[in-house]
Amino acid sequence: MRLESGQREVTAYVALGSNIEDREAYLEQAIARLDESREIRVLARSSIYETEPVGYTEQACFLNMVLEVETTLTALDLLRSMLDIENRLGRSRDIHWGPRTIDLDLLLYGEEKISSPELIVPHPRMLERAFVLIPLADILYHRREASWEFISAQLEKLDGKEDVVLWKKAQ
Ligand code: GSY
Repeated sequence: MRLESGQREVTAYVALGSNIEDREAYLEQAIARLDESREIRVLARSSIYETEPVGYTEQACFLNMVLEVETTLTALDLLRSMLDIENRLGRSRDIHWGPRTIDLDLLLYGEEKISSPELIVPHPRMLERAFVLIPLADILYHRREASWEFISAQLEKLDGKEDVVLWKKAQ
């Protein structure tokens, strides 16, 4: 898939989570739907991790991963595309923090800092969550990004707080 030409391309990072079976199938369907958009291209994916639920703990374990994407969409339009994919994959919002077929969170959108009623970027809780930082560090490490060192330092602070286990290694 190619991006619509002639427009600014921005690199963004998207976190995915699922804790309703078939968890891996939901992750894969969400990736396929992002990538089939003419304005979004998936550049890299992390390994998949199995993680203990954080927040509301009386629910099943999650599979979590992170994607690096390139997009010509604005941050808000990317968020709306992600919400549309969540809805099409049957995401229900009955219980706040509760079980979900798929959850898509926009972590980073280029270097931008955004604070609007609809969207805050960088994601306000990403540095507190090992289930986000570990897969994000996967991608940044392979890309040798300088920010990998910052993420690793942040992870050391969270050491032992969350159970995050490698479930399927990225190809
Ligand atoms: O914030 C995303 C949904 N979510 C998750 C998650 O993706 N993984 C883990 N381990 N716990 C979570 N709690 C919530 S809410």
